[in-house]
Amino acid sequence: MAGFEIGNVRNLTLVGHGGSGKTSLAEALLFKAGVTKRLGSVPDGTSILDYTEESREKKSSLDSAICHFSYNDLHINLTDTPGVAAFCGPAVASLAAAEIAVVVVSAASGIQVNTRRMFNRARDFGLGVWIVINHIDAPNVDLPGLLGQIQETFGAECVPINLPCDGGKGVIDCATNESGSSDFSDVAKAHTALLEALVGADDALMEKYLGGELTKEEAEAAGANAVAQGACVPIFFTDSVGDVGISEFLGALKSFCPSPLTGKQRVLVDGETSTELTPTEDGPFVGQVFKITTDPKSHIKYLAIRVLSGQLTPDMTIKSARDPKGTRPGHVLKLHGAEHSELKAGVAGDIIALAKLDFHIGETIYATDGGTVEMPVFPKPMFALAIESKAHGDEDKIAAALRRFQDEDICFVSERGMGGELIIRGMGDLQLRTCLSRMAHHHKLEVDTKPPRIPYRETITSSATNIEYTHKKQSGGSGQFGRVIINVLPAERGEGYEFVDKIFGGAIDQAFRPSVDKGIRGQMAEGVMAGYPVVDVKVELIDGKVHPVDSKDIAFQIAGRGAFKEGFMKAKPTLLEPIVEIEVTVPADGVGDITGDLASRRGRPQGQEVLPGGFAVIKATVPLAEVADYASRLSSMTGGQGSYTMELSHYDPVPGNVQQQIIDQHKKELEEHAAHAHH
Ligand SMILES: Nc1nc2c(ncn2[C@@H]2O[C@H](COP(=O)(O)OP(=O)(O)OP(=O)(O)O)[C@@H](O)[C@H]2O)c(=O)[nH]1
Ligand SMILES: [Mg+2]
Repeated sequence: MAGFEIGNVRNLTLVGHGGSGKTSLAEALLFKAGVTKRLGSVPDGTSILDYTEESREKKSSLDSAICHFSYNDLHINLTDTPGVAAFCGPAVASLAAAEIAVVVVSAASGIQVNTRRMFNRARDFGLGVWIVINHIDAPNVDLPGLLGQIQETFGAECVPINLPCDGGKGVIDCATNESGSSDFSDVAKAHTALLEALVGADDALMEKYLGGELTKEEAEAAGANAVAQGACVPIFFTDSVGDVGISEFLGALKSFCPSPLTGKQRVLVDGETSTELTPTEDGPFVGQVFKITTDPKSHIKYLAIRVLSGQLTPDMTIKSARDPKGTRPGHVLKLHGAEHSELKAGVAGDIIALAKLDFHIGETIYATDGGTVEMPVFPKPMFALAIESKAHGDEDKIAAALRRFQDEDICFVSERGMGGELIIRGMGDLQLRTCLSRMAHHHKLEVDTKPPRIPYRETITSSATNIEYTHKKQSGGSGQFGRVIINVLPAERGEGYEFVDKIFGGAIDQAFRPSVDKGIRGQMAEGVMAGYPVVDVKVELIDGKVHPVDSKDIAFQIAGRGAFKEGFMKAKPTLLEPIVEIEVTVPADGVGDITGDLASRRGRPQGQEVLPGGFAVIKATVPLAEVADYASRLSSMTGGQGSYTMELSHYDPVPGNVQQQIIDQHKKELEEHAAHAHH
């Protein structure tokens, strides 16, 4: 039915640093396979993969793009991904659809931050990896040096499958040739290293090899297996614009790229039960959504799906955990750049698309038996902006536009922050700016941006005991009365809040004691000193008084609030600020600048590490408030070569002078608010 055998399917995703030549390589492969009649070019704006206006303008991929082609008897699905770290969401998601990640490295730039990141992510997810050293025609490249760095960084299992020859005009295959001439290194040595890596995954083969009994056929058959298991990472050399190494790349797909049958096997997990999904046409349909995209012209939403088992026909009902009743796709499609064609069915191992359905990226969809299939691990977006609509009444439209953006990229989040402000969070500046410019362009929605508020906390450093507070209100018929006496005590950091009822006898009716607790919780959420939530306090309710008629829930809530406020302010209150662990990766010669800058931001060094390839990692803890603008700062300090990740470490007291500023700021806001309300 499919027109190809599952054993002949190859699913690859191109990953790597921005500008390494992923899209150009994809275009070269499409041209060589006869799919395109002219070689698509990124700089000329003729790439079928960088097809949106935005990416043509930027001359860079901003989203993943899918294409497919046949080569000999192979059916190949290729996903091209963005290399810019800000758009790593689609790149990481694309791993879910593939058997191998092709890590493209530019010979002109060497190993870069995202080269390393994506290599590790692919490995962690259990995919086979190929490395392509592209742009070998660039001036003054040191190919032997780069090859050495790659082996040092990624391991000795990285072995050249071919080597440049004829002064970079061609490559010589080291898998089939036992000797020959190359521009550098040694074909015979590379041949042996490759063979050794191939048999490395298989003890029986290793024995045969050591005994000198390994046949050529056996060695070839071992290729895909060794790649799938990570025992071998073949390194290719290409010039994607000058057609060097392209047919050799295609030629290696048969033996050195695992098929859905021989690559990473996906597992369906349903509670306690795990089922390995056999990629065969018969058996129940299971698939996984790995990409969602909206066609910029038709505004139709397309979902790209990896079929993991069985087959999907247009009239079938597909379900998911969120949609147990199910929907009918109506059409089963095949995406190819901006184009699509219709399929009779999508079969196991293939990559297909459905239109206009409401599933999410990562969601497992199925015909009968439910469950989930694991996705790669996504980095947590930490780059945040608070946004505010310029025009009144646009808020709902903005929320809808942001939801769409969030749908299409797992590494983008929009949420309500402190005080209800609308926050967008992503991997980097470029991603957030693209989101905002898309809103402005497509939806005419203009927003103002500012750094989001830092999530400070309030707490106390000593105790206040015997705090008495009476709430009394007499108005006409029904009055209110509640009196409480409490102790407010500090708790260990991270303990949160504890309410202890220590009343002897019946000074306050049992029924009203939870009201006191509720009132205190309400006050804690609102904050006392500067409008930030209170944490790590213990409150003891020790005494109080009731009125036979006027005591009620609300009266004791208010009394609880009042007593808490008073006690809190008497117990040496302080502000806590979030401290993050930051990891900055920069070219080694920039380390001094970075550590100096971090020190001036109240950072505390936690060590550094030199990476092969001329990079270094600097670790430090630093207050979040000091690195709110770090992305642009780092970029200007390192000429765009640096990158960083950060995650929450703990909360620490804010230094006194900074604390006063925050409290003053809060007072000012309250006054402005009150003035507004007056008008
Ligand atoms: N001479 C030469 N130029 C190349 C080669 N590969 C890519 N380029 C050029 O390098 C630039 C970047 O190439 P792209 O293919 O857009 O790189 P990319 O990895 O897709 O970049 P992002 O999508 O931003 O991650 C383009 O101008 C290409 O024409 C190559 O092998 N030789
Ligand atoms: Mg690209």
